Amino acid sequence: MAGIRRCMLFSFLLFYVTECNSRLKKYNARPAVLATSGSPWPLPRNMTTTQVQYQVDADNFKFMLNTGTPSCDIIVKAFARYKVIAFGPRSETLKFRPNFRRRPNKENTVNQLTVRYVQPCDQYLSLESDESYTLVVTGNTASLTANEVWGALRGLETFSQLILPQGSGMYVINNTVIHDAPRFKHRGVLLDGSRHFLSVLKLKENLEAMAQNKFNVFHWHIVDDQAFPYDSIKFPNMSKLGAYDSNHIYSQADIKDVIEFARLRGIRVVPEFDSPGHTQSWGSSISNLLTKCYKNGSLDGSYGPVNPAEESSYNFLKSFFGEVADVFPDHYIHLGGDEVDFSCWESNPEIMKFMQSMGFGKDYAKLEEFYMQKLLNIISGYRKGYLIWQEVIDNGAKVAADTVVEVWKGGYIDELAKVTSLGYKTLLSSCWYLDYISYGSDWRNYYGCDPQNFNGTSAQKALVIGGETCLWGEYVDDTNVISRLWPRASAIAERLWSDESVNSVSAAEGRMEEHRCRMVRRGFDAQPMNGPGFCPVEFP
Ligand code: CP6
Repeated sequence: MAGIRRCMLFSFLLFYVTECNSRLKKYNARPAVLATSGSPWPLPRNMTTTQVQYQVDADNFKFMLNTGTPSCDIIVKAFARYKVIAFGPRSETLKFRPNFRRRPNKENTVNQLTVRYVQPCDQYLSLESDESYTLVVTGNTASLTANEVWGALRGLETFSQLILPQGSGMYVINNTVIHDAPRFKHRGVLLDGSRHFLSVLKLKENLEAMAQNKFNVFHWHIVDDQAFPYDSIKFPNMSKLGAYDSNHIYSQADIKDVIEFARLRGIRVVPEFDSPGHTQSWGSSISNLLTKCYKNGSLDGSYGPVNPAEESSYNFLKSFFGEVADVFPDHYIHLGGDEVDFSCWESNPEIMKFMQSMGFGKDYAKLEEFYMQKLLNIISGYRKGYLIWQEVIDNGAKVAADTVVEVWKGGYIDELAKVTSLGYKTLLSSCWYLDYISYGSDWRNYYGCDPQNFNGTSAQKALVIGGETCLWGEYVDDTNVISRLWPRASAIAERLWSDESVNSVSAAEGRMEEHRCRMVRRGFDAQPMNGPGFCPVEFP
């Protein structure tokens, strides 16, 4: 009984799960767990397997860096992590291993994965990083080869998915050759820390799930109208007055912690500080930042978007984004620019005067363009790149050549054609809004949505650098973020990683089932995807 309780406790700790689960199994006296087919998710570009199976000796298995390959903390820590992900924690493994366990037959055993890559490790993944790898499991040897450490990380994940638990602490792997590389460079997940707070623990659990699905960008929509949990160094009152309360705040230490956890998994952290709309929470601390709204010629006490007519607004933005540029190491910052409500601007006589002096007439899109242009120049001044929501382009703003435009509205097929015809790099998220929920197997729709499915030249298609799945937080917090996201997001993970030709829902169905059960076995509350059924190993 104590063993079960300890297992349950362990189950809440990321990674300390696999072996516990198979033990719980035994206490419940259910049948032994058999190997599943062993198909990795997302599907590799090129994969050949044979029926030849080797035993994998969990006790003696070693991840080795080939001599001559430059070591770094990323790979050393990944080895430790994947040993646990593939086999469960060693102490538990040993303690609970049944006496009757067969020793693996030495001839047919794979007991080591040799990893090599060419380039010295980068600190951080970037849009230019090379994530390709080659994985070969033949005879007694397994080898993983990549150009960069990032490819080695992706290959380790694939390798761990090829190792199939047979019950009783036994594992097997099939003879396999894989050449793999992602279809898109930017494969993102948006989480919203404003509408509901998401704890650092949950963010990390999610980052681990992302790494296991080969996602590589965490789009951290960290503040919005409802709350400002980002604890600014320069403007501490923004979270003091703008967060829900003092417990629902990301300290600078928290942010470092999240960035480091992501870095080690080859995941970029792209923060979003959305403006000029979606900024109500900024107004509690930064006086005169937001536009004062009028009704029938007098102030009505409410506030609109950032006031674009005041120089003080830009002074603040310059100072604030200077901090953001330092705190977040990624080259890109997401600047938002979506859903700007013009009615407050329209009501304000000072703004009206400014519009006239600028010659904007009554075209408030021009005012928004003016604001975004000034903000973009500030960010360029910090030598950072930026992402923006599609409205900025829809309103006609000219932006720097390396700007990434995120298409999120309906009518995305035409929008992708338009944005790429203007020469901008583009991301698609319209068809991957996971905050929408409905009865049934909705992953099939996400799977069927292709970011390059529009009329355009090959140069235009090449400007599509990937996509993001968005889980907005109005109805999501720590209690449901994992199960709402996973494995629905896995459908998008395969769309963004695997070849364009991997597009058959019926061919993916069985593998999706296997993948979801693998996530469950590894300790994630990944929800059922295909109606009634069960997993060989269920999370307690
Ligand atoms: N918050 C912000 C949101 C949304 C956007 N921006 C949003 C809009 C419509 C839907 C879902 C989310 N909640 N800041 C739009 C990018 Cl359906």
